[in-house]
Amino acid sequence: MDKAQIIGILKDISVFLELKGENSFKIRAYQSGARALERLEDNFDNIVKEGKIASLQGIGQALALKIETLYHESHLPFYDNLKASIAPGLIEFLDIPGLGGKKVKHIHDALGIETIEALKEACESGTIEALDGFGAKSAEKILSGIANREAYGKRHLWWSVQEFVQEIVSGLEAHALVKRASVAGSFRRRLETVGDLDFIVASDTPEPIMDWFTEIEGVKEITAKGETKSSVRFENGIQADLRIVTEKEFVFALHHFTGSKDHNVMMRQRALSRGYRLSEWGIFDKDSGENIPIEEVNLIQTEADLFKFFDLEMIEPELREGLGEILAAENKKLPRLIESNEIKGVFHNHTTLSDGMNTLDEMVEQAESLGWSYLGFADHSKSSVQANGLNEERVHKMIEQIQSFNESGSSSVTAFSGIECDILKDGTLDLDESVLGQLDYVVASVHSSFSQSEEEMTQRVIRAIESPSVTMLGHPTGRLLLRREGYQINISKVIDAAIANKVIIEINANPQRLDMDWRFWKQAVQRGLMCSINPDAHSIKNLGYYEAGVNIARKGWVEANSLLNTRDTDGIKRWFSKRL
Ligand code: DGT
Ligand code: CA
Ligand code: CA
Ligand code: ZN
Repeated sequence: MDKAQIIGILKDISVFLELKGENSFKIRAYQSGARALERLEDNFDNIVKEGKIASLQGIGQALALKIETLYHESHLPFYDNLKASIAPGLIEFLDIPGLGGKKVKHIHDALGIETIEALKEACESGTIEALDGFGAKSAEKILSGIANREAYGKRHLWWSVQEFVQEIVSGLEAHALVKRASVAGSFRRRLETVGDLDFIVASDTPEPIMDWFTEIEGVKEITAKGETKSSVRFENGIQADLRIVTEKEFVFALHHFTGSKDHNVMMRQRALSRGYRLSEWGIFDKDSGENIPIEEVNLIQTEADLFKFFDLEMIEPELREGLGEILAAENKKLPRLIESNEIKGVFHNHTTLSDGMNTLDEMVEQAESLGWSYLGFADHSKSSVQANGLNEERVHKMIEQIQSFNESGSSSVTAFSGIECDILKDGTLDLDESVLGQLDYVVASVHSSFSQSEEEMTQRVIRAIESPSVTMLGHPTGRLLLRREGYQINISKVIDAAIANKVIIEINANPQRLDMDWRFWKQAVQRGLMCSINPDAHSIKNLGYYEAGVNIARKGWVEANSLLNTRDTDGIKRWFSKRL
């Protein structure tokens, strides 16, 4: 396990111990252990390998042993047993924002509640708000947390299922009786979250493939099994459909089940207006009662051929959302979608100076191995106390550190000095302009007072955008996918202000954020907004999130010339100094 995963386990342990009412010494040992690792500025792997974990402040011998076990063996019997000793329902409670170990224990002790259903009832009946330490507000918050769980519960982050999908596709492709195989549906369109997974296969012998599919490890329930379609549910809650068609039908089925529904409706209309009927099975003559496939249809092998048949340019799956892609394809005005390998570096990354897991050197090394030319550092500012944000003095030190790093010539990667500066309640910035002005760039973000009215929040963010030193706006709505709605904000006014002030808006590429949403980008870039894909990395591993950002940029019709990250180092310097 890597450092970030181990920190996660230590935090879980402290919460589970709280939930079990263990003594606070024990609980604090895990909390301070997690914090010690978070603040660690030296290379974690080396420390473990040299057996020096126990020498870190805040980590005793016993905890050091557990950390070593996690590091080497990726699991810890103590943790597994602890988790198994807690009712699963209570662990689910912990997912509800505002419910920590102590509160869950309190609810459980006082009311004996162990299921979400019972918790919901207790909130509605007023039992929760009558509890010591709870009130009407907390009951309301729990209820909205439960409602969100229900609304989102059936969906999954695209990012979290990608490996799983890849394994299934590879398994299908490797199957001797499979001629062609692909994932379809929202996953293929790279939507930020997916409901169920859809797989399409071409084969003349479906039965053994259906057997293979329904026997994949982790299948919990087979909800349907037939000649052409099977559906399963996996232990991790994901549902998947497999459809098997003939080779001739494959491209039509793939196109149909890739969707979106809106895109399909428009394609069918286009077909009808030209005298054809398009379906998941093929293209048919609209008027002949027998729906006999027409000759040219046999020449359609790929989706590009299918679009061409209707005089359209190839429309990549990401664009098939019924948002003007067909008209654009007709007029040869589709965007040229960016590719991952066009990214030359990213901004908005955290290091051990604030709440990141890795040092500047480690981050740069990773950037180098990704083939990037530069990397920007934007640790938190002082108001983010819990994240160990930087005050003026520490900002100066950081600038010096980055300067000497660049002067040392030790790396092919140029480091840029930035900060993720808190936007305070009134829209002023957490650090003085005189300090901010010395940095290469400033990412301004809201991290507090989320419950302001839409007007207040919009004014607050616009005021920050208008500050001379602000280069980009961080996660503009603060949403957490499947978990929390963004704060109230008028995003189109924010976009207007950003364009007027030549401030970049980020695509926060953390798979849980993907904020600003792709649905806003098409219009915004057409009106001149600049974009930056920002992984908001808190570890070297998280730098990989940029790929999720590329997905969103593609869905948002963002082309290379509107994307900061495609510029070379001089181009970045030009933007930072002149906004050109
Ligand atoms: P999801 O699963 O909710 O994330 O979204 P999708 O897009 O994967 O939707 P899903 O799995 O229900 O269906 C896969 C595709 O099949 C969908 O994108 C378009 C096509 N499709 C499904 N139902 C209909 C329909 O009623 N009309 C049309 N035109 N297409 C449909
Ligand atoms: Ca689906
Ligand atoms: Ca489906
Ligand atoms: Zn942030």
